[in-house]
Amino acid sequence: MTVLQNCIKKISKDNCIWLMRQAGRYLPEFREIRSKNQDFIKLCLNENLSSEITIQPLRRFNIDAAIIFSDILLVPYALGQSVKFKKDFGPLLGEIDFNKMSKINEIEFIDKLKPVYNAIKKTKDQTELKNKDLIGFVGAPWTILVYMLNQRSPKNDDIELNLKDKKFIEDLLKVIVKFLKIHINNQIESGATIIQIFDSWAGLLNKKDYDKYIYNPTKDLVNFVKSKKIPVICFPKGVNDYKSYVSLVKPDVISIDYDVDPKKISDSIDITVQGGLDPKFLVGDKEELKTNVKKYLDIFKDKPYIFNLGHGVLPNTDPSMVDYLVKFVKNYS
Ligand code: 1CP
Repeated sequence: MTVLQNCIKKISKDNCIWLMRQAGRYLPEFREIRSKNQDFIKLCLNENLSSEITIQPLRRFNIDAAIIFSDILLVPYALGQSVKFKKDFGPLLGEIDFNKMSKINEIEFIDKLKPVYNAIKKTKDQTELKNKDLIGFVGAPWTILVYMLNQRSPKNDDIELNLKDKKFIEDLLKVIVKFLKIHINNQIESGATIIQIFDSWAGLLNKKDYDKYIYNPTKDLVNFVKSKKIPVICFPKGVNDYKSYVSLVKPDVISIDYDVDPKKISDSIDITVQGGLDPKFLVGDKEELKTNVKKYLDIFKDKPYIFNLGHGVLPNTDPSMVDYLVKFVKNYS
């Protein structure tokens, strides 16, 4: 059993830790590769480089898992929608040709994402991963839908408009769920030992629409991962009621964002909790970081808990702060 899986089941007393966006722009060794690879999608589909980037943070820090270097937007890409990453702006997606998209078959889809699966196969046996998990991931159906319709990262008020064409959205959501399962399945078959589902834009939706866009489609994916007998972590960032989410979607682990009160979560939720710490504390001073890290470790002391952030590591983070954090968490009791 790996360190993280022991932690999920609370078999050992040791603290465990990994970080969302642990591979990425705050690491000089990543920036070096990135500067020579301007096309981000191509970089994700370079199996040697994406495997190398996945391992980079494990060479520096005693973290308990690797997360495959890839992106949630590779799914729209493999469904035939164009996806580009514009510098200092973020992702830009093209128009959806639904007629064409609905004809895409499993083989074509898998063929486009083969390098991701090959990168997982390459990475899983590296010595740096001994006794550690390799996390595969997908965007949640809702978050993928948001990007596909909005064609860029949304602002808070521009989504409602796009949800009016109900029949089209329902059909699109079905296609998304079908191919997310295929993507999950191939990551597991290639060697991913845990799956995380990122619902980064859950906070955009009105509660009345949760069943249709968040609970039901995510539960479908969660049940699918469970049928493969590996743990599934859900991160519904900004969802207004984590308790209902957990009781309806039933993941193995719930990853919380920095806006929720960890004490309330600890009192009301009885599955393994992950995360919470605001990533801004990694950009501040060490004393303040320590105070806030302790808060989470103390609150979850007697519960199964995976230390992580409430969202990804910020690009302006100094790697020495991450080193300090990892050592502090590992040595704290
Ligand atoms: O150099 C660069 O400009 C690229 C920055 C970058 C990186 C390092 C992007 C662009 N994606 C990634 C990798 C990535 N994305 C990983 C693997 C690395 C790791 O975690 O260590 C993962 C798990 C993701 C997931 C992802 N992509 C999410 C969900 C998590 C979250 O941050 O909310 C989302 C919303 C995306 C879309 C995306 N990819 C990249 C950008 C700039 C965006 C838009 C959202 C954003 O600004 O964060």
